Amino acid sequence: MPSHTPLPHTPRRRASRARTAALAGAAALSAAVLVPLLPTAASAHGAVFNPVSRVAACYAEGPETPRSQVCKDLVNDSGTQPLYDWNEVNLANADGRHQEVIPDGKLCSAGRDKYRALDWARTDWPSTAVAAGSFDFRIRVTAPHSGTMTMYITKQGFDPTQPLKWSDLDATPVATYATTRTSTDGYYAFTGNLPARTGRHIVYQVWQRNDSPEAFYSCSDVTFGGATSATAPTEAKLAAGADRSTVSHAGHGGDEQPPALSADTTAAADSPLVPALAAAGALTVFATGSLLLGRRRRTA
Ligand SMILES: [Cu+2]
Repeated sequence: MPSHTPLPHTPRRRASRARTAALAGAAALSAAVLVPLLPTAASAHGAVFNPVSRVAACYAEGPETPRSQVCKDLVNDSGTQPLYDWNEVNLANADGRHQEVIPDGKLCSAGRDKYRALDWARTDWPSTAVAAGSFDFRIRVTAPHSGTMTMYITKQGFDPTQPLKWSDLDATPVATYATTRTSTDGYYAFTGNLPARTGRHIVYQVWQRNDSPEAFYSCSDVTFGGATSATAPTEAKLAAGADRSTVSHAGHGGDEQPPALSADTTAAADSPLVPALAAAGALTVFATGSLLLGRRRRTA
């Protein structure tokens, strides 16, 4: 699989449709009914590289050879997988309800246990020196998505030794960016405006897709008046770790959540066709099983 080539989702969907169509012919089922029943798990998107996000900074140090104490502790606590999956931190069904689905204190992990170490309220996270005024954000995207990326910063007076709460974030975003399904050289780049602050703060990213309920989150540590201790991963480093990732680096992986969780497919899942699907019995089990096997074979 080509590494880091941001591919649209369509090739995989098309293949999956062809397979589904063949099976559906036998089972008299539509792809719209089958697809939502497939298991959903990790999906790739990207990470904030400027200012360097926590997961990106620790990945850059090297999952096997972290240098900073906090990254060493992360690997000791959670293993290396959260770092190899640096482009994942997501919630499949956020649907804009970020404050409802992510509890205070768990903003950096999006409430996901796999990424719990990212929530640690420590002052030794690798950080990026910033100043008030214009700031050039850079987001490395392995799978661009149509949606909105909103960057927040903590309020003056924020205490970085306390877990990050929603109320710590300034309600006025420092940048808002409409994301597209394509990116330039694997990056989204846009300019924001940082307010006056002193000391250590957190830049919080919320990226909500508009073609599915999925959303992505991240924390980047910044210091006003401090020195930069974080570096973003190089492309060589990203390529070197890609085969250890459980999420695809080229579009979405075999366990992809299909991007088209749009009104038509989600409505289909609630339609009377679902009981009909259950009634289809052995034939359906066979069809779904074949589909799953097919997907597994393709990812192997
Ligand atoms: Cu994605």
